[in-house]
Amino acid sequence: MIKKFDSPIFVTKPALPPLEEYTELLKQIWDTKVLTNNGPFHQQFEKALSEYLGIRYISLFSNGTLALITALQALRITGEVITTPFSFVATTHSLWWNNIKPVFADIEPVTFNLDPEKVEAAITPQTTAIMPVHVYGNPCNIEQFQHLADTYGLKLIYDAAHAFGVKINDESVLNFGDLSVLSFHATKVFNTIEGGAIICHDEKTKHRIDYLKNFGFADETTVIAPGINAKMNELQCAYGLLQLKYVDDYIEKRKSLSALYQKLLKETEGIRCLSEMNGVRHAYSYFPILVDKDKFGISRDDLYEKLKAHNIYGRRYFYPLISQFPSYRGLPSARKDNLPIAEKVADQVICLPIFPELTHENVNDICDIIKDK
Ligand code: T4K
Repeated sequence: MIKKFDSPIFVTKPALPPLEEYTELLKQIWDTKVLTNNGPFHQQFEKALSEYLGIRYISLFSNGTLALITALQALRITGEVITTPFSFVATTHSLWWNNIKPVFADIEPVTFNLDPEKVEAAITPQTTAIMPVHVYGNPCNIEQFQHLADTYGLKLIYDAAHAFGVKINDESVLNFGDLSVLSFHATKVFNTIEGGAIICHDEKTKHRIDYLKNFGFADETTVIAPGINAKMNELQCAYGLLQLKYVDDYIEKRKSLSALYQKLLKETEGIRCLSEMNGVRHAYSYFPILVDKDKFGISRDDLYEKLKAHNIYGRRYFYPLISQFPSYRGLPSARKDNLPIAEKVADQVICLPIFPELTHENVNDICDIIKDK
């Protein structure tokens, strides 16, 4: 019997910048008393993020969900939007909050991203946009989605909550589609405690998004739209600026943990890891494995419980599928026979712990526990 961990190992643990460095920036905030509303740290952070990510325009938000909701408002999306059931609920909730009907299409068996062919088959005269997700940070089939958007006159909004720092052939994945949305939640590769952003490609759209996240104010007395309050505050922006100094180091650590998991699990019958994609700079935000009960001997849920018994708290992201939640399961597109691949993946997946503080020894122990029958 392999020993259990003395203290719990969760699926993730946020990386924080050095406290002394943060205290220095907090002193400046205490001096100026500028706490929010596009203050100096906000402006610096947007500029620094644009440079780091290799993008042109970014608007910071208080979280990724409000950024998604606002992205749909910014493009005035209505009617039906085709999206994936294999994501965090916020993806579909953002449609619901805009009174848009979600239409689920199935995912690809290799990347677990929305399948462009299934999307094409689901297009109706009411379809106005496609909302794919770069699940686990693996880029979607960008070319195919752009082709569909161009052919059918649809908008393309990427939920890029998992894709901070991800590049395809040296180009940020955020530069594709009409808009992309990031999350900087505590559980993400890059965090500002809570936070998010919309990436767009022209100045006019950025202005519109900035008005929308600030009640619709274009200037002191002009309100151009029924906006929301979704601004990021100065304490988070200062914290985010510091995080940017360390994020490459966080990603390097994740990369080496991911490589070790791959090496240790690759020969394990019934366990499948996702392969790295050619030409992609990954950020290693999650480490999902699929458990094939027939070959591995026990089910995903049994392995999940076994890990818990050893103080390892993996997570079944994304089980249940969004299409199975009460708000959505009545939709025709939510039927299980419409989403066979998503159903299968959701029944087999566990995300194993991965975060910069995790050690190689920890990964060795986790894999020993997985393989111990
Ligand atoms: N789109 C996609 C594709 C997303 O994945 C998300 C969020 C969004 C949109 C929406 O973005 P935000 O509005 O959140 O910015 C977590 C996160 O809350 C959520 O942000 C994330 N996706 C989702 C995949 O995971 P939970 O309920 O699983 O988190 P929780 O609190 O159980 O945390 C997981 C583990 O992390 C804990 O067991 C311990 C550790 N942890 C967590 C927190 C919050 C810490 O060590 N410290 C912490 O402060 O949803």
